[in-house]
Amino acid sequence: MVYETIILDKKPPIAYLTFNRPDVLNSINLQMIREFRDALENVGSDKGLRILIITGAGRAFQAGADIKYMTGLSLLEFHEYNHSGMKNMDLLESLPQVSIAAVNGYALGGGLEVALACDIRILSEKARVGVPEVKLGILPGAGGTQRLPRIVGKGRALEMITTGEMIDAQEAYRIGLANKVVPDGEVVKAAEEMAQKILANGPLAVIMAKDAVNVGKDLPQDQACEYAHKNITFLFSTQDAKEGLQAFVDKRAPIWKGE
Ligand code: CO8
Repeated sequence: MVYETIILDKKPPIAYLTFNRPDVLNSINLQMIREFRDALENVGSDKGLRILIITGAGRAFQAGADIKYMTGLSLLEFHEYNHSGMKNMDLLESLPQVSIAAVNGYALGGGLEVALACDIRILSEKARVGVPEVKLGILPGAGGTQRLPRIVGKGRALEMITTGEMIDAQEAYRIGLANKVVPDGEVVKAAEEMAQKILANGPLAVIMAKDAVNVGKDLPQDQACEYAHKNITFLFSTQDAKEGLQAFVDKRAPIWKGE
């Protein structure tokens, strides 16, 4: 697929995905939803990639749904639009790669929902984030009503969702929505620095750890712990775990094979 609304740049082991409709603050039309899905499937099936960094061209990460585009949709068309956008977030969240949102500017509505579906969020000090949908008479339709409270807690999520007000990067950091705030223009660099720390670790261990967190969050705690126990038991049987443990004993850096 030739992309017009996004850019996918693979530099294994890192993939860079950039939303690219800067004239409309990278707002989301159906074409972007389709291209984003194709790119996520592409990244997800590429065994050479271990990290996905998502950012936006220009001064926004993503300003949410393309409001002008939405005004022309029938109810059925809106259903397809929102549902396929929502499913993209599930796909993003379940990727084997670790995803890092490098939030360079506004992340609003569906744009914040993309960042919420990423594993890690790094914000520019100039970024402003929010879910302003109620100001438009709708609600965060791509998983925001569920992921936001899981990340910042129900009270803070409901404050953001019902007021529709934006918050700045420092407030996002204070409430746990941002992992890190960095100077303007340095979000991708900061994401790459975090990526290097992740890439230094056992590749299978990172995949299985993310899986344990993602699957476990929707299970009762005892079942979630049993699930994580199965993952670590699997990992213990791998060559990488033997290497990682032995390398510690030998006081040397491990050499990972992903086996
Ligand atoms: N949709 C369409 N166009 C947009 C959007 C948008 N969401 N945001 C900005 N633009 C356009 C503007 O119309 C403007 O275009 P033009 O130059 O032709 O007038 C251009 O981008 C620049 O924007 P502004 O002039 O408004 O820039 P400002 O710096 O003054 O303001 C803001 C920036 C505060 C971000 C402002 O543009 C704004 O409030 N935008 C709307 C944000 C919003 O309400 N987002 C939520 C949308 S609803 C939603 O996301 C529901 C999600 C459903 C799931 C979808 C599936 C994934």
